[in-house]
Amino acid sequence: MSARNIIIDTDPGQDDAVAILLALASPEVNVLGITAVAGNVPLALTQKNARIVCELAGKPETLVFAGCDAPMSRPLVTAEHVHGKTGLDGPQLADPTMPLQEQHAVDWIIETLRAAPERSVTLCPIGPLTNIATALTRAPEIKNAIEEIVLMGGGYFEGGNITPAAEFNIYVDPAAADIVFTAGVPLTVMPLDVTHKALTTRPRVEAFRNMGTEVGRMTAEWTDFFERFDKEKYGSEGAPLHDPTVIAYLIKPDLFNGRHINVEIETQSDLTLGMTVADWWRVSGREANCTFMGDIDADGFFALLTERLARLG
Ligand SMILES: [Ca+2]
Repeated sequence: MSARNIIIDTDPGQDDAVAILLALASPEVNVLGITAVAGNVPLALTQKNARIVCELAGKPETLVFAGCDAPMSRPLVTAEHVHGKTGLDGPQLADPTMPLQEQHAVDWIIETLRAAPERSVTLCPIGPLTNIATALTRAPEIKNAIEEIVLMGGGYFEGGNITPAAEFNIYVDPAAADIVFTAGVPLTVMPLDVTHKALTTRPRVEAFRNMGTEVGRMTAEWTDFFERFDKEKYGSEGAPLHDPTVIAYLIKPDLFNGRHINVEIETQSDLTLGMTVADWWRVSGREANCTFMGDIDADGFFALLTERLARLG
């Protein structure tokens, strides 16, 4: 089986960092490039953080591009209260030495997809959907080259994490999310309903630390930092590790269970802006536009993560 070509669109973020590490450690996926977007922290930090993670993985040859620095139609909302001032708070981090590519991420996505064979590239957005929606709007023909979009975003039975109704990635740029969800491209969604079942319990974090590698130590320190906020918030036994679920799905889809349903994005209401209105019970009669995941084999997911991250230095 040949490796699946992917583009990771990201706003690192400790959990983004773990997702990038998982991808760079896994032969089932071929990372064509990483595109940074403003989200958890501003763009200047997310593009830098993406390079820090590539260097940590021992892959400084990875192409990293900076994309949109603000959502399509509203001011940027960030999440330093979760991720810390740098976005990767926790361990001490040196500035990266690998270069940032000069081309704008959206131009590179368009150019890459225009040159790619039909249905040959999978997009993995794990931040606000601004870059992806801007590319789809400017060059709708690129849809033909997309095999699938697998994204982390939204929530239904679990509600929201930035407002009672909305998950952060969708809330930051609901207009962009609406464009992606109505693009008519095969779409798989990892909502909070899944990620809130992927908790960094003590034994799981210690398994990272016990790898005895730099990657293991950093991952443990990132999840420790991330956890302080979430434990207080949810009273749970650990923090949800959101973004790596997207990459895990590409490697081991059997870890997940969901439904092919209609999901619409609320773009108007002040109260529920950014809500993913998921027709889980299929009561609307609206046509299905995505596979909305609902469950995860969390032990299998963490076993995969630990096994793969241990392959990196
Ligand atoms: Ca993210």
